[in-house]
Order: sequence, then C-alpha cells, then structure tokens
Amino acid sequence: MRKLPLRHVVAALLCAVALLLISSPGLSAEAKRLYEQHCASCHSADRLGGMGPALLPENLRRLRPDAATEVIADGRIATQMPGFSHELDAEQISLLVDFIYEPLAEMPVWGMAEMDASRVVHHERSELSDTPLFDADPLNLFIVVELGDHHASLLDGDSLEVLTRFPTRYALHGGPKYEPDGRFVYFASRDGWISKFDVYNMKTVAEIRAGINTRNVAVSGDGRYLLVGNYLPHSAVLLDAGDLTPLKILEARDAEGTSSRVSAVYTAAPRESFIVALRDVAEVWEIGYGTPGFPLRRIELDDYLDDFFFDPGYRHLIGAARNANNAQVVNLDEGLKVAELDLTGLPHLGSGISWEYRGRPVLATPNLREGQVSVIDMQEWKIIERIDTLGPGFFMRSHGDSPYAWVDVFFGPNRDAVHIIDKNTLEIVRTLRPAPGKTAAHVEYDRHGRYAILSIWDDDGAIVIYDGDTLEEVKRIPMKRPSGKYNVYNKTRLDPGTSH
Ligand code: DHE
Repeated sequence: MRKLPLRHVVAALLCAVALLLISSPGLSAEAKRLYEQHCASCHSADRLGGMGPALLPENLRRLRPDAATEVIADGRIATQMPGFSHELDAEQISLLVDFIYEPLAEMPVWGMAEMDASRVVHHERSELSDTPLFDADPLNLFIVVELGDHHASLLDGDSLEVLTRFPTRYALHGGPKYEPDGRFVYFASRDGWISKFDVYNMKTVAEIRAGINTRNVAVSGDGRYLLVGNYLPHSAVLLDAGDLTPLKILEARDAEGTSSRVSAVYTAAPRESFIVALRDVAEVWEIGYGTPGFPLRRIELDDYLDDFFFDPGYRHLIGAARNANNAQVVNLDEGLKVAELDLTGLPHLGSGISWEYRGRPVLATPNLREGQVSVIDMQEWKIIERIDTLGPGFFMRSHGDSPYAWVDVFFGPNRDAVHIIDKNTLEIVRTLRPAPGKTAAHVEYDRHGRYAILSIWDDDGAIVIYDGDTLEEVKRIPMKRPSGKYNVYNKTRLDPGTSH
C-alpha cells in the first residue's frame, strides 16, 4: 500500500475533527436554539417563511454564505431584516449560516390536493347583495392595510370616513388587487393565503392557501383569473377568481430545468397576459390569459431582474437586479433588451410613476440605497434628472390630475420626512414631517386627485389626509401601522401616478 505523506494525514485528521465539530449534536443544538431565539418569529420555526422569507438552501442560491453572514450581522437594506451583530458573535452567526443552508429532512409538498383542502367558501354568491351596503362612490373607496394588528379598513374617499374595519390574514404583502369593476378585492399574505373580499357586502367571501411562502397576487384584466407568485414551492398558481378554485400550477423552471423562486406576478391588461418575474433564473415569463391553455412565453434576459416597472402601454418592462448598477429596458413585443440605464442607487422600480414632462413621457423612481429620485426619459431611455432627497425612499406617488409627486424618506434619520416634487420643474417644493420621529410613507391619491393620503407607519400610527392643491392637512385618522392604501378608481383605471 502507498504511504501518504505526513502532512496529508494531518490535514485529513484536522478535516475529520472539523467535520465532527460542525456536525456535533452540541453545535447543531446551539444553532437550533439561536435560530429559535432570533429568527423563528419572522422566518417561522420550520424555516418555511412567515413575515420574512423561507430560509432553505433551495431559496438561498443567489446568496453566498459570506453574504448571508453579512446580512445576519448588519441587516438587509429595504427589508424588515435587522442586524444582529450587537447580540451575536461571529461564531454564533456562522452557526446560524450553516443552519439555514442545511437541507430540510423532508420538503413540504403544496400541490393541488393541499390547495383544494385549504379552500373555504365563507359566503356563496347567492347570499350576497349586488348593491353596495353603503352610500358612497364605489369607485372612490380605499382599502388601507394595517400591518400592526393584521386588519384592513375600507375608507370612503369623499367623506373620509372609515366604512368598516376587518381582520385579514397574517402579514399581507403586495398591493391588494381589485377586479375591474372594483367590487371584489384580493389579498395575499406572506404565508400563502389568498382572500377574496366583497367590498359591496363588506365580507370576506372565500379563501385558499395557494403557497407556503407567497409574494403577491395579480388579477387578470377581465377579472376571471388570479395568478399567485410563490417563493415556496417554486411556482405560480392560477386560480379561478370566482370561487378561488385552483386551475393550474406552473412550476417555475427555466428551459434547462433549473427551478426558481417567483419574485412577483403582474397583470399586463393591454396584452391580456400575466408577467411572471423569476428570482433565480434570468428569464421573465408572459402567460396569456386571453388564449385557451394559458400559453407560456419565455423571454430570456442578460441578468436576473428583481424589481419591475412597466411603461403605461405595457410595451416595455424596466427591471433592475438588486446587485447590479444598472437597469435593463426590455421590449416585451420583441422579447429583447433595448436599453440599459445607469441607475446605481438600487431603484425601487415597483414604486415608479410616470407623467408627461416637457412633451415627453418620463418615469420617476425612488432609490433604496441613495437619497435620490431618478427621472428617466422613456422615449430615449436616458436619465434626465437626479433629485436629491433627505434619504433613500421606498414609495413614490402622484395622480394624473395633480401637479405634484410625493416621495417618502423611508430609511435613516429623516424617515419622518416626505418630499413633494413639482412635476413641471422637478424641484422639491415642500418637505413635510407629519409625525416627528415616526416613519411617514406611502401616499395614495383619491379618485379625483383632491386628497393625498399618507401613512404614519407606526403601531400607534395614523393616516394623514392632505388637500391635493394647498398641501394642508385636512384630517388624521388613527390606525395601527397602516402600510399601503389602494384607491379603486386609480388602481383599476391604471392611473399613471400609482402602481398597478
Ligand atoms: Fe414590498 C409591493 C417586493 C419589502 C411593503 N413589494 C411589492 C411588490 C414587490 C415587492 C415585488 C409589488 C407586488 C404587488 O404589489 O403586487 N418588498 C418586496 C421585496 O422584495 C422586499 C424588499 C423584501 C421582502 O421582504 O419581500 C419588500 N415591502 C417590503 C417591506 O418591508 C414593506 C415596507 C412592509 C411589508 O409589507 O412587509 C413592503 N411592498 C410593500 C407594499 C407594497 C409592496 C405596501 C404595495 C405597494 C403599492 O402601493 O402597490
């Protein structure tokens, strides 16, 4: 037998000792204990996701372990993930990193049978009135999501009174989506529940759990179908909007079979299609809902795209990867990249808005890493202005009939400030601090552009209603960590000042 050199024997022994140490029950028990203490409340005890995403190797492919170490130590920009370096030392963080990259002994299954079994119809259509139970313009209502105690309020956009307040599933995310006439609205929770709420009758009428860890829901332009995007399983699920029956599971895989989280689903009503954004493969999908069989078209991209904006006609998609220094403009008809934009501040394109500036359509987006709003000419696809703000922003809003655009300063010491930009001069004309010390965020206009409503994003928070012309406060309604608010008319008529 060939003799091994001594240094190889020593190295092999050291490796064996290291492996023993890593897999020793003491260390994994400690990792489990740390996970339960610091991570489970948001990511759930089984690592399948809750308020935070699922922490499994299948879902962490784009995050290298050294980057995961940094995230645990310092937190993650634009998410609720805080840093733990003041509570955990390097060894404890490293144990946690090993723990989250460990495969689960058994991956949970969430297929047709599980979805079907979860589906509940609370009220049959025959039990519901076709006339609203309130006296208000049904197109000027708002849903206001209150994350603080998992409720939503139905607000009359004319009288500025709350018509009803009702419980929602735990941790909603993404905008609730209205069917075209605004009567029914669909909510998605991060743990997979899709709820259908009848605005006229002010009742939740049906629910289904369409995934384990879900991103958002989209409603087809004809109101007949819903598409749900999931991080876990790696799928998009098509539902019948009527009673939420699951119709089809689209497994998220590229042409080579590599599976991917679905980062979000969108409706492109003028194209009669859904657009599916994939997180782990460089593809975007278009699924026709107006054609039998829901045909899938793959558009191959140069890079992963994490965040999207669509031009008003849905001819172009503007997307940015979280780790890139630019954004890509993709012509959806041709399936080709037509331009690149030099956006270094981590644009939050999902919150972008558009308007006509000096005869040209422009897109404006806040940035999550830099205190700057980028204004982009959508004919030539170039940046025409960078408006400095007091810090990185999350949400930007306007209204087709308003001369102003609002942008929050969601991060940093000035998170209680919100800027108002004149859309004709691109200058900040007013900075408001509606509740000093508390985050002010996410503005939405009423149907007519008469009022702009802002959230004080705090458990002891409020919505603050401003006059759209004078910018003076009109009313304040206490609410529990109100996040987004969604006006029926603006959302269903695709007002260019809001997201859809
Ligand atoms: Fe969101 C919308 C992705 C963190 C509040 N968010 C969206 C959409 C996407 C997205 C793709 C558009 C889908 C839609 O509306 O149907 N959000 C992400 C992330 O990837 C990110 C950074 C990490 C994550 O945790 O998933 C993230 N988002 C947050 C938050 O931490 C926020 C502030 C609080 C929360 O709810 O968890 C938050 N996101 C929102 C809101 C909208 C949203 C209020 C809807 C905006 C609108 O007006 O339409």
